[in-house]
Amino acid sequence: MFKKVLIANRGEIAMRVHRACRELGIQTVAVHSTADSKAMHVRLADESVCIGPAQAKDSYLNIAAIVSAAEITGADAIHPGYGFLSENARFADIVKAHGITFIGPSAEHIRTMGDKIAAKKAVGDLGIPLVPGSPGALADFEEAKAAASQIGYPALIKAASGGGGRGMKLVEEESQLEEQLQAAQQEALAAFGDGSVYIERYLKQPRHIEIQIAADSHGNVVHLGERDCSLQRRNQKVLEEAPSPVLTAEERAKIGETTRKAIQGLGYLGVGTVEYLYENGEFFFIEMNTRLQVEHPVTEQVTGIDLVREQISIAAGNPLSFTQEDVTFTGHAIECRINAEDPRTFVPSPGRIQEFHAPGGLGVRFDSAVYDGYDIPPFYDSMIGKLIVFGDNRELVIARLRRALEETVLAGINTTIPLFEDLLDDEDFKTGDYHIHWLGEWLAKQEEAGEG
Ligand code: MV4
Repeated sequence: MFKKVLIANRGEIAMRVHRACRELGIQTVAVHSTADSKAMHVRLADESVCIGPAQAKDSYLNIAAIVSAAEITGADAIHPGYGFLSENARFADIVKAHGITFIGPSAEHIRTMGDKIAAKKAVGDLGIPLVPGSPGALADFEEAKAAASQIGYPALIKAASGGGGRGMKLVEEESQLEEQLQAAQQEALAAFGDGSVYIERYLKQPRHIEIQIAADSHGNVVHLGERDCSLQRRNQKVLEEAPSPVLTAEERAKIGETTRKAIQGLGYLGVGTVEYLYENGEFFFIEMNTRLQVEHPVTEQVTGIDLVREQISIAAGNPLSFTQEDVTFTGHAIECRINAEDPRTFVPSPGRIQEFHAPGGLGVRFDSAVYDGYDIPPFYDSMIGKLIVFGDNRELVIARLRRALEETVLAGINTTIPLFEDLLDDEDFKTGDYHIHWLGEWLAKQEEAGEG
């Protein structure tokens, strides 16, 4: 096992990784920007190193500064968390070249999954169901036209180097194709330095359901079931739950096993998530994330497995501590992302937390890095905590979530807590009858009602 891990991140995920390291008897090194010198993860870690100014590009994205900090402190591994450098293949390569273990998959797997065309080909060849679409990058309009008439309209053009919803263009009919193709290629080139685009059948009202997997260096791969992440706003997830309100145990076992086998075929190492769109009982692969995800706690709560502990252990060369047969799913878990934002306009609300009280009690977990008197800096993501609530069934969890939200005190800033309080009262939410566009529509309705 590692002796010392450098945590190349901030906020709640730096705390989450620190906690796993502590329980494994591993020393931790925090790195931080000048804006984060009073951050909780810096206080908790055994050692800390300031790696640069507030702007992320000068600190949390500064590869040379982070690798230097690891060398100076003698860390034998680096945990990248999520965001920042977590899916940067060059970072994984450089860390390895310095004789330090990158706690994550190989740079090659990160690179393949970062190229959405290569990713589709890699997993499609291993039996994962794909959204029908062009087999590769579109060379020209003629090729796009041929592909689109094969798959039908509406169709969606996506950037190979995109992902997370950036750079997508909807094509409702053939007359729009040429213009949308050009726009997509130009935008992709400007945004990613790569103008390659591909085209897919557009799914109108799917759910976003993702499968968690974990793979060790001994050839063992397990799936840990699904998370339903359909409730999102502008490509930012807002609330996630496990199990999905719509999947049967048979469907879970089938897509889980298909995913598990494919990931085994890839020779993948570490934790990862295979993202699907789910419509009319069918799964369609869209992307694979090669990192630990924000919403991993809902899987931990329904399986009882510590994903970060396993992730670190796997990176150290140990076999998984359990087999697929050992994995059972118990009860229900829901996570709410608490953002320091106006709950109506979503304008960020950094500043001092004047008073803080975390919710607690049976079935309540609050993953956060905030404390009484903490100053939320304006330079980073506005997510300041995650409220994860779990219990025997979804109905109980919703009631528990409501009372946990009521208990939470975060004075001095605006948070998205009021949004969740309203959401929990909605009939569609209560029955689980939602899809990826549902929240956007619900927010528009709330807005109208509020103005009247
Ligand atoms: C799609 C789609 C409909 N049809 N692909 C957006 C994020 C990126 N990961 C893929 N995305 C989508 N791909 C096809 N063929 C709709 C979306 C999409 C979406 C997907 C998941 C969660 C939220 C979303 C919000 C808008 C669009």
